[in-house]
Amino acid sequence: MKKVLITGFEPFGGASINPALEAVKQLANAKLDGGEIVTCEVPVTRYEALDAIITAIEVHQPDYVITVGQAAGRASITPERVAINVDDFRIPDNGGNQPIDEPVIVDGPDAYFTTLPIKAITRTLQEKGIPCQVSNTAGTFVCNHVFYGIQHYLRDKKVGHGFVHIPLLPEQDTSGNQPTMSLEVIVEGLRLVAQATLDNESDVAITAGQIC
Ligand code: PCA
Repeated sequence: MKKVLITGFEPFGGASINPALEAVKQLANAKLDGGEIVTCEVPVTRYEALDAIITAIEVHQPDYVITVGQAAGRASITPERVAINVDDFRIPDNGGNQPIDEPVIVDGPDAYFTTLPIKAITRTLQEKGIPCQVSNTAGTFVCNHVFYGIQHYLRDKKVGHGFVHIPLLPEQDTSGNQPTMSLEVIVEGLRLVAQATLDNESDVAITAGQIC
């Protein structure tokens, strides 16, 4: 029986809701084929976010960690390919921190690649009718901070990790100007991300490349 830790961020930037937190509330203790999901809530605060996730890893001893955050403007569930060693915050985080061009980890490598099978995940969700595509940037705010910091923490451990961005919920943009996804679809999408992770020890060689 494998264990998958899925983490969700609290609201930030003056918002009262974060779809990542709403989704992980529904995924707590969900069963997978060959595994189960455990969850934790994460503050949108530099370094405190890493502490919360590392504590949850130590408590739950998961086989895989899937960190999740919202990405306004995205229309699909987007597994991230790469984390970079930069904190460049356009807005202050929930602790009032606003670093500019500082490293996440001093003297860390420039970048880490995800260790989740993101191509297999993308194919699985698409086959189930859920919009999904690989993203090549997790930004430079707390989501990238967490993606990079947890990859660094797990670099010598046999625990897979990757970051997944999700769209806004419909109630977060009642003007209708931004793409949104229902909570029901997001929850099922993240459950499938976890299942595809268990089902694919190595990734599949299909393109998810982009041409600018
Ligand atoms: N999204 C932000 C931080 C928390 C969240 O849910 C980001 O993309 O960095």
